[in-house]
Amino acid sequence: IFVERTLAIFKPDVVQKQITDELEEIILSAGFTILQKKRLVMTPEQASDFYAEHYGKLFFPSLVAYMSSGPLTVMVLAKASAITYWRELIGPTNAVKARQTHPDSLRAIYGTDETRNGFHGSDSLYTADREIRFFFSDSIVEPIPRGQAARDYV
Ligand code: YYY
Ligand code: MG
Repeated sequence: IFVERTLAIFKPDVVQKQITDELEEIILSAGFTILQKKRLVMTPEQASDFYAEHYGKLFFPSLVAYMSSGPLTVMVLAKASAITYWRELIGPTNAVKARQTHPDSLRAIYGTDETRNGFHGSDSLYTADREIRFFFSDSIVEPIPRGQAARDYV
């Protein structure tokens, strides 16, 4: 078992619904530890930088506008295989399709559409490292040693 960290974001449409407490309960019940958490608003420049891999795609301008449209809740989550488990919990990218194929996923329940899909999750160890540093420049992002509790590394 390898404890990982992943970056989770509640996007603006979700933060606006004022269900952050209820979502945190779901996260804790699923066995994640919340190592870090903050509320912030990204500038369009910061949102473009965060999603740089998608620069030039048709949806990029609306993605940047959405991600800088209001407050986000950004969290570092820890758990064995956190990266995979968090993406499983949030479900497919398109919230409308998620309602068909993964009706219990967070994007299906709380997301709006393909762009306003409510949640972000890192997709690999490499992107988790980059994204955690992006928001928490002072955090420890070395792998958590085997057998150590994640809370010892806050
Ligand atoms: O990792 P994930 O968030 O599930 O999807 P990505 O393919 O990395 O796209 C990032 C982000 O861009 C997605 O959460 C919504 C938006 N987006 C979009 O608006 N339209 C698409 N066709 C694909 C992605
Ligand atoms: Mg992605």
